[in-house]
Amino acid sequence: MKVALITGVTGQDGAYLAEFLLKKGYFVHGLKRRSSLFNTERIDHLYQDQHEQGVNFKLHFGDLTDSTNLIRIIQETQPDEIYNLAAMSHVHVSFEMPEYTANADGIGTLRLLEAIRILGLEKKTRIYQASTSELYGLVQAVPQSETTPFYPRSPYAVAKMYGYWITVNYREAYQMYACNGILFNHESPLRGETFVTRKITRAATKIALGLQNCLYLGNLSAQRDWGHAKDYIEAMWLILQQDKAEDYVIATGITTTVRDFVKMTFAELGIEVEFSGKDENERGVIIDIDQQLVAELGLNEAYLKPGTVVVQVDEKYFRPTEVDLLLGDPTKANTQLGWTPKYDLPMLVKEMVLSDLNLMKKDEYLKKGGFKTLNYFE
Ligand code: NDP
Ligand code: GDR
Repeated sequence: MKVALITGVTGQDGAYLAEFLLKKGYFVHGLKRRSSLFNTERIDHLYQDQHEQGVNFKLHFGDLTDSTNLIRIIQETQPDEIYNLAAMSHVHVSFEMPEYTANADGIGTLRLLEAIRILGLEKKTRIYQASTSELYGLVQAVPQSETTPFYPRSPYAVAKMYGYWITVNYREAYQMYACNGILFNHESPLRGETFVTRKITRAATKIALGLQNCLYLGNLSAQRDWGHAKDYIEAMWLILQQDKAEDYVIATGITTTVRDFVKMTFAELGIEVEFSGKDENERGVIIDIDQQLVAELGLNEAYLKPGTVVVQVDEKYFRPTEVDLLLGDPTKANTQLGWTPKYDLPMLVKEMVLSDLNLMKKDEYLKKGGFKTLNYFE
C-alpha cells in the first residue's frame, strides 16, 4: 500500500486529492492546522473512526511554520509521496501578510525538503510542490510555458518563487524526486469563497434569489486560464509517477476575463447582463431574463428587472500590483504525462452555479423560517 502525506488537506485541492488517492488504494495522511472552529468541512465525507479496523485516512495537527512537527510527522508516516499544497494562497491577502506568507509558502517548502533529507528519505519520498502561474506575473510572453521567464507581482508569488527554486535545487543537489506543478487557476464548488469565481457564483445565485442586491468586484479586465480542480489534482499525481522528476505547466490553454466569467454565471441563471462604463465606474446591468429558465430554477423574478444594476466596481478589491493576463501552454503535460482536462469552462461554471444555487436555497429557507443566515467576509 502506497503512503501519501498531503499538506493543506483541508483546502480545495487537498480535499479532491485525498479522495482521489484513497480511491487509488493509498493510505492518506493529511496535515491540518489547529483552529478554534472545525475546519474539515471539505473532507468530512472522508472521515473515518480511528478506532475501527482498516483505517486508511488519518489527520495530523501541524503547520508549515513548525519544522519539528513536520519532521516528526514525516518520521511517523514514512510517506512514499508528499503533496505540499499548504499555503496562504490568497494573492490580495498576501499584501497584508507578506512576512507570514513568505514563512509559510516559501520557507515552509524548505522545511519539508529538509525534513526528508534529515530523515534520510531522499531515495524513498517523492515530493510535489504546488507552484503557480502567479510566478509569471508581469507578462513576458504568452502563452506561458515551462521556459517562460518569471516576474512575480505579489508577496505570495515571490514566496512561491522561493518554493519553486528550492524544489529545483534539492532535486539537483540531492537527487531527490522533487517536482513543481506550475498550475494555472483551478476552481470548483469547493473553491474558497473569497476567490473571484466562487465570489461571483455565490453572489449571482444570491441575487437571483433576492438575498443580495449587488456584487462588488475589483479588476474586471483581468484574464485567467481557468480549469477544474478535479482535473488538476490528477495532474499532480501523474507528475509524481514518472521515471524522471521534472516540472510541468498545467493549464487549459484558454483565457477569459473576469467580466466574461460574470456574464457566463448570470447566463446560467437565465439572466443577461451587459457592462457599461469604464474602470472604477464600470457596472453590470440586467438587460433581459429568460423567464422559462428563471421559473424552472425557482428564482425570484420580482428582483430580476431589466435595468437593475447587479455588478459594481469597488476599488478596495484592486491590488497594488496586478497580474493582467495568464494563459498557459500545457503541451508538455499533454505529451509527456498524457494529461488533458475533462472539463471546459462552461461545464465548470454550470457545476459551480448549480452547487451554489443549492446552498443559497438552503439559506433562503432559513431566512424564511426566521433563522439567521450566514455572513461571509470577503
Ligand atoms: P486553499 O487556500 O483552498 O487551501 C490551502 C490549504 O493550506 C488549507 O488546507 C489551509 O488550511 C492550509 N494552510 C494554510 N497555511 C498553512 C500553514 N501555515 N500550515 C499548514 N497548512 C496551512 O488552496 P488551494 O487548495 O486552492 O491550493 C492548493 C495549493 O496550490 C496552494 O499552495 C496554492 O497556493 C496552490 N495553487 C493553487 C491554485 C488554484 O488555482 N487553486 C493554482 C496554483 C497554485 P486551513 O483550511 O486551515 O486554512
Ligand atoms: P488569483 O485568483 O489572484 O489569480 O490567485 P483570484 O480569484 O483571487 O483573482 C483572479 C483575478 O480576479 C481579479 N478580481 C478579483 N479577485 C478577487 N479575489 N476578488 C474580487 O473581488 C475581484 N475582482 C477582480 C483579481 O484582481 C485577479 O486578477 C489564485 C489563487 O488560487 C492562487 O493561490 C493561485 O496561485 C493562482 O490563482 C494561480
